[in-house]
Amino acid sequence: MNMTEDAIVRAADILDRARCALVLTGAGISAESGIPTFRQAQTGLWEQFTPQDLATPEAFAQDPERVWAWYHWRRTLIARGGVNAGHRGLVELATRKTVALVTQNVDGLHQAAGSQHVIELHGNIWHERCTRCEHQHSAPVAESTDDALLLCPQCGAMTRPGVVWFGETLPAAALYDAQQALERADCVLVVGTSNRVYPAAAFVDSAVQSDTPVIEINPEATGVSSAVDCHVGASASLALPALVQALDALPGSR
Ligand code: BJW
Ligand code: ZN
Repeated sequence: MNMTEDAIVRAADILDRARCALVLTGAGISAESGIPTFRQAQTGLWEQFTPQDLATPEAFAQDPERVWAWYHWRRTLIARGGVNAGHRGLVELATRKTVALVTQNVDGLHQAAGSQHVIELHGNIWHERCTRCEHQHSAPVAESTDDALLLCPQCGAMTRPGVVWFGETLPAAALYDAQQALERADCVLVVGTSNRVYPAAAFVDSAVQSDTPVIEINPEATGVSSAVDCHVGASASLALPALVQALDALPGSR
């Protein structure tokens, strides 16, 4: 058995003992759909772009065209990329364990794969909301053909992407649901996140501190890797289907 296989068997054992798992995902789970992550050397979005210029309310106020153009481009990558074996692995996992799926991703790919009740901490790139009235709507999931500013169908003011930028508070309901799920969880599975953005990263910190077993799936080590119970150093598309298989192979499983 190589190191990864060994870690997957240990992860399956931890999950098997849990009644209820919280799964926290980040950009890494969508990386194999061809969607760039944020902080990876060379390929990460923040290597190419400056977050302050694109992912803050100030950036949008200053240059909404530039911000919308970036989001149109990312929508196109997501529509082209589609779901991968990692997203599908989590759908399978939910048929075997009680799972609360909390994501930092805005791409909607968990739902596209078939996951139910996804808690989106940072909003959704296909949602738009008016900067003047309360109107919100969803754009069809398709490659963007438009690079233009989008206007509110109700009042004609500019809309903005329905995502959470730096310095903005997270949607209260999503944050509440995630906190409740964390309280119920007796295991945390964290997949494809650098654990650098708060408050999402605090879920993992707090699980570690309270001795809730934590499994991390990430080909790279992160700031929490040395503190988790099991680090699976592999891609999500490899590790998640393998984890489901390993669960099924445990004695006493169906
Ligand atoms: C693979 C893989 C494969 C690769 N398989 N894995 C406490 C301490 C310090 C700072 C703060 C704090 N509390 C709040 C802050 C400020 C700030 C923050 O956290 N800053 C830090 C960066 C220092 N947080 C906020 O501003 C948040 N708001 C807030 O706290 O409100 C309260 C408040 C209000 C006013 C004043 C003060 C407080 C909001 C954060 C919003 C984050 N928004 C973004 C953009 C969303 C929209 C969009 O997509 O455009 O969210 S930033 C970006 O980072 C995005 C992501 O969801 C988020 C997390 O990134 P993620 O998913 O971890 O990606 P990466 O790239 O970092 O990591 C990818 C990982 O995948 C890597 O580890 C790879 O190895 C791995 N990987 N391939 C598995 N195949
Ligand atoms: Zn409006």
